[in-house]
Amino acid sequence: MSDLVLYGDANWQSPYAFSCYVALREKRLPFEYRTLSLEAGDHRAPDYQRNSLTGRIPALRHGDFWLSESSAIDEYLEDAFPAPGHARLYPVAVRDRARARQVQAFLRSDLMPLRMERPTSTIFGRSQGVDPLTPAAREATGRLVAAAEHLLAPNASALFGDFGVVDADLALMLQRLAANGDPLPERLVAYAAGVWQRPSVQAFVAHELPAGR
Ligand SMILES: N[C@@H](CCC(=O)N[C@@H](CS)C(=O)NCC(=O)O)C(=O)O
Repeated sequence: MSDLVLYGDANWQSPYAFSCYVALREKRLPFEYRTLSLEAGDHRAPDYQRNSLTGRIPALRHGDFWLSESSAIDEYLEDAFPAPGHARLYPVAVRDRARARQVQAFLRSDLMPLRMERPTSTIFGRSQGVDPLTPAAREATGRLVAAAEHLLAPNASALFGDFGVVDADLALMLQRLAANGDPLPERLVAYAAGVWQRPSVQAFVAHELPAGR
């Protein structure tokens, strides 16, 4: 049995669990993915609330150490299982590393109208059909696209040279648009599609969904 357990949602639709799952896969760490039903309120069980501190998924258990908040989990994995023994999740250069963390924070704390109108169920699930984006979501999309175009070098397949976990996070945000046929610059579509083909990402995306999802 692995001493690493990642707690995620039973529907496999959490963008935050996705990030940590990809991080664990990239590091080639054996781990157990334990799913909680958010509909059934599994995450509100007293033990889970106490251990996770936040009562949200994802949470990582490493032996007797518990951690929640997806970017904190990504950074913990980077520190606990460093290169060269394990793949890097973050760039080496201090400023690139800071920029990667900035993008992760931006993707988690901003762009709410886009996240609401293009939920991950439209990427990971079987839901079909979305309404046109509202002006608020179009404004968020404009800022996302401007930031991504600024940071992504021409023909680059990753933001900072080699693939990093921030690429998985950014590609997922872009897929909210690409997967729903919303207009997106071609090179961002190609970047997101390239990231989507990584085995670590496909392991999550291609996972069999529960019935009806
Ligand atoms: N900032 C957190 C967000 C975690 C989060 O919002 N998780 C959602 C699922 S995607 C959740 O646990 N929702 C259940 C609830 O809040 O009751 C992270 O990055 O991990």
